[in-house]
Amino acid sequence: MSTETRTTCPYCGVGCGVIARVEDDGAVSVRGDPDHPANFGKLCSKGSALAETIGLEGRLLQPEMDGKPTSWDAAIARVAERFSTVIAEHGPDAVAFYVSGQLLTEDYYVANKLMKGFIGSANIDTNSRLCMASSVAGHRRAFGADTVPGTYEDLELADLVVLVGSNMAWCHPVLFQRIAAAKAARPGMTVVVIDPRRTATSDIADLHLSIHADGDVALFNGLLAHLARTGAVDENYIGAHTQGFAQALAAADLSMADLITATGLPALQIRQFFELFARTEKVVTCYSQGVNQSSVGTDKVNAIINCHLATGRIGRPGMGPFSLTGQPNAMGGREVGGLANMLAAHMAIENAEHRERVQRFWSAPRMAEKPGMKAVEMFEAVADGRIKALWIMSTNPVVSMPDADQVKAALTACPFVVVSDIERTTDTTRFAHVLLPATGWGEKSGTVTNSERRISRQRPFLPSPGEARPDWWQLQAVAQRMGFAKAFAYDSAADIFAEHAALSAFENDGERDFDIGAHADIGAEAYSELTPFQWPQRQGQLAFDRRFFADGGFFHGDGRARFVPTPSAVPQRTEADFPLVLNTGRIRDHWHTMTRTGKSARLSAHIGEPFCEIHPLDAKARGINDADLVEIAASGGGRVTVRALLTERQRRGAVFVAMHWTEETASPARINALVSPCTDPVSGQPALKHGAVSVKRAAPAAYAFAVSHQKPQPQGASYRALAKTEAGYRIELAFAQPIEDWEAWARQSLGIGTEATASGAMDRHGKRTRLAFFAGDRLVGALFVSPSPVEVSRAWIVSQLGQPQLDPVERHALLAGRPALDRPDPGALVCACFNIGANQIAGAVRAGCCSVEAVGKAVSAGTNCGSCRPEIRRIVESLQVLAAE
Ligand SMILES: Nc1nc2c(c(=O)[nH]1)N[C@H]1C(S)=C(S)[C@@H](COP(=O)(O)OP(=O)(O)OC[C@H]3O[C@@H](n4cnc5c(=O)[nH]c(N)nc54)[C@H](O)[C@@H]3O)O[C@H]1N2
Ligand SMILES: Nc1nc2c(c(=O)[nH]1)N[C@H]1C(S)=C(S)[C@@H](COP(=O)(O)OP(=O)(O)OC[C@H]3O[C@@H](n4cnc5c(=O)[nH]c(N)nc54)[C@H](O)[C@@H]3O)O[C@H]1N2
Ligand code: SF4
Ligand SMILES: [Mo]
Repeated sequence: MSTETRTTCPYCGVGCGVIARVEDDGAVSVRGDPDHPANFGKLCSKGSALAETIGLEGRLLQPEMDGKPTSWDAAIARVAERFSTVIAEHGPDAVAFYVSGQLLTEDYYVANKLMKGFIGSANIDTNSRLCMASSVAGHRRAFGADTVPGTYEDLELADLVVLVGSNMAWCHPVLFQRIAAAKAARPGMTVVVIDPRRTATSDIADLHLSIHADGDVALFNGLLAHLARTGAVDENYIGAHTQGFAQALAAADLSMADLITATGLPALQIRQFFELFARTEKVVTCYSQGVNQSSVGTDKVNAIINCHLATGRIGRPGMGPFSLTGQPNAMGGREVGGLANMLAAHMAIENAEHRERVQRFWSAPRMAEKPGMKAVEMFEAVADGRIKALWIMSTNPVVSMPDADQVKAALTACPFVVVSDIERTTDTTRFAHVLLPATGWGEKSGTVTNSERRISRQRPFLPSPGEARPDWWQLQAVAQRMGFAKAFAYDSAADIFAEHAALSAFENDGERDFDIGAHADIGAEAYSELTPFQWPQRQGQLAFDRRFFADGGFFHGDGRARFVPTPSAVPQRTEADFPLVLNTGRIRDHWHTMTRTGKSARLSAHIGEPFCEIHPLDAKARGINDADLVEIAASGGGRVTVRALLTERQRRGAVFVAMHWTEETASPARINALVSPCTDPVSGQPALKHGAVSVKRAAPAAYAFAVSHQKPQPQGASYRALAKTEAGYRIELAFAQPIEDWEAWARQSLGIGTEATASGAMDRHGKRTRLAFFAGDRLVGALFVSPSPVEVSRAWIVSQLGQPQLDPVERHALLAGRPALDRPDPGALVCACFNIGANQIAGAVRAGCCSVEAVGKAVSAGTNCGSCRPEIRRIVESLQVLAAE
């Protein structure tokens, strides 16, 4: 008998419903939940591969103190004692929690309650500071509350969808596919993408504006002025529901020449965009990290919202500004007030009445009276000793924070660091004095809120492994030991949810947007069966408006929205010695610091190595060729090495590097070591997309590529990048000094051992070495060394690992690094669901398939999750162009 459990994907903010099926023998498979209103059965490549990431290899299964296993009792006692002592000696602001939008709402609620009501400090901040803080600040400035007015359906109903600083095709793939499907069904629908890079998302764009870094405020200011000039504004809406239009407009007036300078866009494109926006009533503007992660992020948010308020296009079907949240529970974290400058249930920490209300509700002994430290400031305070005890939960700041080497230094200096994680070894767990094993996805129970305010259950379908415990349980155990047993006596996540729901409704007669009072009396059974719902859901009011603000009703005291004047000046990014803008972000198949997606061979096959997208002309000027290794440096010091990827999709003057690689997976490639801690003055969000760097060609003595059964521990490499494969590992390497004896090196560094036999080939000067190792007739390792980037068919070599290699032709082909002529080489992975490579897709196109659909029919690629469809389209188009030439 198999069992099926309805739960929610733990990755992005789309919040897709997942059905997890566990067979008798324990085998797990997942599929999309056809009844979930976020995805109606679809999943992207990451969601589809969830079952591959839940193995126990690498998991943290027991508490540890000072690197040694210990009991929960001892670990909890130590944490409680150290926190209590620091608070007694140095006051509550000498301790801090740094938490995450990947916690469940229930975990988050307990963390926030303990810090703000019982420890008496607001020093709890979250990785959402790096993610959503500018949107939160922009919403609060404009609406008086952190309200996302619209729903996903609006993206399908719109006649114009504007995507600003969002690579939705890779980062919110199922939502992207909903837009793509709507556009296919209704070709009149127009999509505009505003992004310095031409990304996979631009592939459905009718207009792509390759904007200068941070040119967005000027562009939307220009738009506001254009709307006013051409009579496209809604005077009635402005008059009845807003304040400050004249001031915002006065700050927005720019000449076309200024606009061109600020945005780097041609006048024609600017006009095209303005006219399109002006004449289309149903517009949704979606924005994500290209907007938020900027030193002017909050102004970007308000410049966008200003245009929607001015036209009254908000809160009606197919209209509105729409902040796309990144993490699965970014929204839930905001609802419990998990940011240092919020309180709980969308109440404000600066507001004495709100503080008093929450204190009464919690019976809290010691309320925080002022906002706490925001992430960047928090780690500075850890570094200089103001914070003496820190608890990090469900985030990996040594990789994800800006100025990441300083974060490392801060953790080294901190007298007491607690880390709760599911993995034993991350770049951050290394610094823990106490390490607490958390239950992960599939094991833990609670709720998450997606980008459209929809609350869904995450349900367990696996037993808790080892001694792992839920994050809320860990926080509660420490709270009890600190003397707060009465207020922290929850038996289950359901108890916590009920309290959270009750607080949202407490003395809330419509004054606060977040109200789920209808669930305040929820019991264990109803919680277990809770189906996805959108807030608000006030008590006694089951039918509710699904959108906010169509008829005003903003949350400022006078019920009016505020226009916010936003200065157009574009911050100077580059310096003479660091002339390139460093843009950073995500790739399709990896999640952040890869502690989970890195376990899947399929997800690691799409892009197996850190890379730097650079325009071919910028590369040429620096003597950089495709696939060279390059060194990137920043003025603050620090240096990383990554692979050059020459592409015209990248703007000149800027480079793009993904954020995912860690000390664990590649070195030196932790890009945040180069990103300065410069923040937005309103939101405190770091400008993670706009560093200043120099790029030069690295000149290693040797490049190498290897595969092996065992996990490689490479000796003497100046660069390494490791990825999982079906049968073992693949690794890219470079060496500053050549190695004398490659065979001995391989046996040691690739874990091959002495019993395997080697066969090899070397060129005349001994510079190109190729070695293959066999245990019996099976390939257990291979090494390719070259003075220039290694040119072999990686996908094919990876596929040979563990396979018998009997006949001499096969062995010869292996050493040549290419399949024999009669054997297919799949090429780099494109479709992760069916394991289809670029060469196979190109083969289908050459055989006559001239559309993504035709390729799908021929080789199945792109027909399951669809995340690779933009890449397939690119291959189809590039080959069709070649055919036409
Ligand atoms: N595959 C995958 N999906 C994810 C995640 C993941 O790790 N992997 N993480 C999730 C999380 S937490 C988040 S926050 C979201 C992020 O989702 P997105 O924000 O869509 O992703 P990013 O790649 O960070 O950045 C988006 C784009 O901003 C552009 N950009 C940079 N500077 C500017 C600028 O000045 N103006 C404009 N207009 N654009 C600019 C970049 O070129 C980039 O293409 O993704 C979520 N989904
Ligand atoms: N340069 C650059 N830097 C960035 C960004 C960027 O675009 N560019 N984006 C920023 C953004 S938007 C974000 S959201 C952050 C993300 O950055 P992080 O939050 O640091 O990244 P994750 O890899 O998601 O870290 C989650 C950690 O929690 C662990 N974990 C997983 N599940 C659980 C659980 O249930 N309980 C506990 N206790 N632990 C768990 C994982 O093993 C992992 O170590 O990165 C930010 N940093
Ligand atoms: S779009 Fe993909 S990563 Fe995001 S929630 Fe859905 S399945 Fe998960
Ligand atoms: Mo994020």
